[in-house]
Amino acid sequence: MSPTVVCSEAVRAARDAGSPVVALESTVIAHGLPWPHNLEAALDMEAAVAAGGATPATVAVIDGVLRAGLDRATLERLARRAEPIRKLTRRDLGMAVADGALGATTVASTMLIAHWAGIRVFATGGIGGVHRGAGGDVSADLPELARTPVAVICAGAKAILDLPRTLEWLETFGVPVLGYQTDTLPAFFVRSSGLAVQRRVDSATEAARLIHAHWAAGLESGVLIAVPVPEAQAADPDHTNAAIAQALAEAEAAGVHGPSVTPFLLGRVAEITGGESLAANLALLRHNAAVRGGDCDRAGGLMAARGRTRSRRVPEFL
Ligand code: PSU
Ligand code: MN
Repeated sequence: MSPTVVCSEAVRAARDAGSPVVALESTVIAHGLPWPHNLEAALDMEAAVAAGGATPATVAVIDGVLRAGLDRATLERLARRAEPIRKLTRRDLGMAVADGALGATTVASTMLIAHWAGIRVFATGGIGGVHRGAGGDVSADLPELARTPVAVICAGAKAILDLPRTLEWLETFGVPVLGYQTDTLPAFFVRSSGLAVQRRVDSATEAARLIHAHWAAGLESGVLIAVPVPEAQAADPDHTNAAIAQALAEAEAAGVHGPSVTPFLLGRVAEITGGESLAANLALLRHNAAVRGGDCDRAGGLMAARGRTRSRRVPEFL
C-alpha cells in the first residue's frame, strides 16, 4: 500500500483520464532561490508544463499532508517563507506527517511522492549528487534515483558537486543518463561538464522509447534526462567556477554541513556572480519544464505508461 498522497482536482482528473502530468519539486522554491524569483520560477514552470499540454503537479508536504498539485496561495506560502519550512528528503517524510509540518520536497522526496501518486515524469533544475572533497556527503537524490521509477528531466547535477563521481555513482547503481541533444553531461549553470553521457537522444520520442524499454525490461530505477541550459542564459564557466571555489571555501570556514550545504552554496554562488548564476538557474528551470513537459506529452508513450505506476512492475506498455 502506498501512503496517501492528496492530489489537486486538476492532477486527479488528468491522472484518471490518462492525460499527462509532470511533477515539480518545492525545495527549489523554499530553499533554492531568493524571493520573489522563487515564486516567479514556480509559476513559470507550472505555466510551461501546461503550455506543453500536461498538468503540473508541484509536490510538497503541507501541514503534514503529502500533496501533488498546489494552489497559488500555497506556492506563495512556500515562496514567502514567513514561517519555518523544512527541507524534506526521504528520511524526513514520516516525521513531517507526524508533526503536521510545512515542508518542501527535494528531488528524492518529490520522486517518491510522484511515484506514489502515479506520476512518472518530473522536471527540475539540478539533482543533488556526490559533494566535492572527502566529507562523504552524498545527496539522497542518488539512492532515490536508483530505486524509484520516475523519469527526471534536469540540467544534470548541480555544478557545486563532484560531477565525475556523481556520474560514476549513477553508473554503479544502474541509473541511465540520457543527454538531450547533447553528448556530454550538462553542468547546470553551464552547458557542458565535458563528461560523456551514457547515451545521446535527439528527441523526446527517442527518450520516451528508451525509458519505456528500461522499465519494460523490469528495471525499477529512475532515468535521468539531462538538458543543457539555453545558450543565451548559460553562465560564463570561469565566473561560475571561481564563484563555486569561493563559496566552497566559505562553507568550509563557516562549518556549514548537512542539508544546509546546498542552499548555502547556491545562494553564495548567485551573490558572487552578481546574479549571473541565478539567471541561468531560472532559465534552465523554465526550459526543463517547457521543452520536455511538452515533448513528453507529444511523444505520448511515457504518459501512456503512467496509469500503471502503482504496480511496481511495468512490463507491458511497449
Ligand atoms: N536544484 C536547484 N536548486 C535546488 C535544488 C536543486 O536548482 O534548490 C535542491 C533539490 O531539491 C535537490 C536538493 O534535491 O537541492 C539537493 O539537496 P542535497 O544536496 O542536500 O541533497
Ligand atoms: Mn547532503
